[in-house]
Amino acid sequence: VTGPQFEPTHERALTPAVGPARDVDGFVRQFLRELNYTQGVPLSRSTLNDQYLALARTVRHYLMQGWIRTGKRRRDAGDKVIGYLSAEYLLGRQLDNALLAAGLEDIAREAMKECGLDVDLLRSQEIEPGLGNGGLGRLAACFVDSLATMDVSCIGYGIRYEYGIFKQTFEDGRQVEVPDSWLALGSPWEFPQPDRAVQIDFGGHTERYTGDDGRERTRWVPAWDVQAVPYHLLVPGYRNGVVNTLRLWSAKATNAFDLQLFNQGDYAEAVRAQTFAENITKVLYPEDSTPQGRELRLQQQYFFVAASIKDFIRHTLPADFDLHRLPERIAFQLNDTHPVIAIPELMRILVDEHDFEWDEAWDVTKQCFDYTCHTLLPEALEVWPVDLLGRLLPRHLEIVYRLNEDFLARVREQFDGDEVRARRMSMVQENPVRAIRMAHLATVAATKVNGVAELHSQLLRDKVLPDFSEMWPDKFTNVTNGVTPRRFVRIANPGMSELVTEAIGEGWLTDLERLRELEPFADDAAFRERFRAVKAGNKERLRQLLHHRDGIDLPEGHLLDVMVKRLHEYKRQSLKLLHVVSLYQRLLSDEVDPESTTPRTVVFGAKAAPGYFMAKETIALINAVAATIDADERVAGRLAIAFPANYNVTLAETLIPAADLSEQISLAGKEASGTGNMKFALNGALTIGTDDGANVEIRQLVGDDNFFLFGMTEPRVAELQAKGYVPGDVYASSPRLKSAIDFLASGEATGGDPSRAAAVVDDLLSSDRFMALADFDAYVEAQEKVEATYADTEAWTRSAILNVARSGFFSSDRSMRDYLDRIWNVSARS
Ligand code: NBG
Repeated sequence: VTGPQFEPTHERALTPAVGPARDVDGFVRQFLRELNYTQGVPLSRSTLNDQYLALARTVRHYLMQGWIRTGKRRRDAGDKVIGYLSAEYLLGRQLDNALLAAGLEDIAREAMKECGLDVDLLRSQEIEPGLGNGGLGRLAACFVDSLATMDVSCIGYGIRYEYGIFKQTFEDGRQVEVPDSWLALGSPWEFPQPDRAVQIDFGGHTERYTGDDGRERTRWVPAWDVQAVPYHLLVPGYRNGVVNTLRLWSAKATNAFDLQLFNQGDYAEAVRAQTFAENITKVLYPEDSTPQGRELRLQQQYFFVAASIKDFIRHTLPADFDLHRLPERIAFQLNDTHPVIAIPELMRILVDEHDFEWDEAWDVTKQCFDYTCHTLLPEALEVWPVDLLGRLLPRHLEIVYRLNEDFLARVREQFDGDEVRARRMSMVQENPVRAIRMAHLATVAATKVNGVAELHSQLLRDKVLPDFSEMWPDKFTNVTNGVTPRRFVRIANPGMSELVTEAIGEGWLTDLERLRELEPFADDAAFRERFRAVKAGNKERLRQLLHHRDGIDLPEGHLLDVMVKRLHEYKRQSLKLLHVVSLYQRLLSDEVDPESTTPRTVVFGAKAAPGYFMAKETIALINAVAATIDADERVAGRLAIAFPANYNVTLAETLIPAADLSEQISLAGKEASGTGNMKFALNGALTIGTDDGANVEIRQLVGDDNFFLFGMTEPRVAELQAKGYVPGDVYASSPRLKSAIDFLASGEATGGDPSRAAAVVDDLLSSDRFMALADFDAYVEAQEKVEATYADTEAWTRSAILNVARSGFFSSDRSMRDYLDRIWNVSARS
């Protein structure tokens, strides 16, 4: 029951409870309270997990006041909200970030010590919520962190998958996927709100009817529904008392049991319906960049955007809000095409449920959405077959058809009835099956469309959506991605952070361009020495971790060469592997004195989509080569390969700060941006990379002398493609490449078993879609330059420091400022 008479008026109801005292004593008391009364155990009988949960809840207490205050302040001010719609949030561990944001690291350490506990051990208990695949999901997590730190009103909407990205294990070197039950041991960071559940409809049909006012209308008569239950998570800003919200939706059956069926004795059938509904948020689809058009995935997409819009209108806006003014209060950012079904959903709400005229509804809808595209791969642009869409969301399909009719009429009008163009631009594709092109729908509706790095945005305009950019040149813009320096510098690299603060003072963590002030220190020999000591410490930390986590013993004193990212052919892990094989051959040959070569450890980290054959073969091959090299005494101490399983955010935080060399070797024109590349540069690794994605901007900023560029440019790639690329010709004309491939094919690099290499080698020689062979010679040459530079320790350190000093641009705070200026037209408070 709601109504003014039930509004609490007492002063105590309006102000949040006073949190625990911000000192060691207050922390200890709250911790013990949590342990005793929530976990229900005395300290003496508690397990590590009990202690972790109590610690997490204790920290959460300190954030609650900020959350309540932030919400109230925003509601009172009627702020415009950024509604970030994303199917993925790859959050990483929450405790570390919460401690940092709340400024409680020292107090917590002391408090745990007083209880006889080690805060670091407790921190390592947390299973990270892996609710994303890779870059796109991690970007969303960085963005919400930055918006909270900048005190911008944002609600991140997404899906609370019961199982996130799978846990990767290796069996005989092959990837085996294990479910990630991140919720199994308790989830102290979320607040379920079952009383705020909303109903989401699916299926059925539409019908025309005449309203009371005599107007013809359409209504959707759905066939089934589920409940969407929100869970809210805290998104704390860095030491500013602001706490924003992440609202993740979980599916629940509407009627837990169909009583009639139950009474008839069909218990199994009654439960089946429940399982069916709850499947919607059961598991994250593990495809990165190349989605599969599965029905359950469309259900997930509609489920979370419909719930979010409904929730925003019902619970965030004031009760009697006039929806004509919706754009004043919300800007929905579409994170790739996954949430694009939100567009017809808002149209449906306005027209069918709120009696808007069609044009009026369209005018409002257009102003509420902006679209970010994250890809250049044609197979990654989502399309939904109309028979599927029509079956699941019949009214939405009708709406899209009508929008498309209106849109194509405009195209014909503007371009003299150019039918070919109209067909190209249509939201409906006719072949191979009739399907809705979600990127076209998004582009037509959105006020702004952006790519995620300069080169990507340009290719988006020129190659992916050229007709649209011709029609609406001002619609297109760029915002180069960024990463949060709180997690990826301060938490991941405390040693370097301290050194930076000593050199340039506080404040850089929220104003990352200030890292520029480090530049003069690159010429300071004593500083360089200390910088190296930090790197050495980070490497030691990694050695310890890999020893305990994976039983891997990294050799000491090597150049640490790291390639971590999802396994995808366009990213070209196979090119890196060919280089490794070539290094191995060099060490075995008599050509060079092994002692004169740079000792190198190559670290791979990569998950493959479970159904992606070539990616899985590549993983198996890397592991086979690693085992062979590891067992070969002749190269011991000179070359090693490590492939720790289950690369995730947590591992990245230890791995990246230890790296000397960052591998960013995608085929030019394929990696939209990359964000790992930014994390490495910010942690003082030098990049070896192609002119692709944000590498281009990294190189421009750090300077050519501090970046190892190689490979074809995008126009050169396009030219070669047009001419007809024949990998066999490249193989035949490059002796070093031929030798490496022959060696691999012979089985010599895979313990004498040629079958291990067959799939990858055959593919490289017959199709090589991403032209790894074409860039091989240039890559090896660039790697030789790496070795020469690394030999000059002082020069290398200097470059590493300059990489840090000149990478402040890649803070996600800057990305958010660009979104605010170029897209959302909202200003930050700080
Ligand atoms: C990925 C791109 C990356 C980019 C991230 C974040 C998808 C669809 N795209 O290059 O491949 O860094 O998005 O923008 O996952």
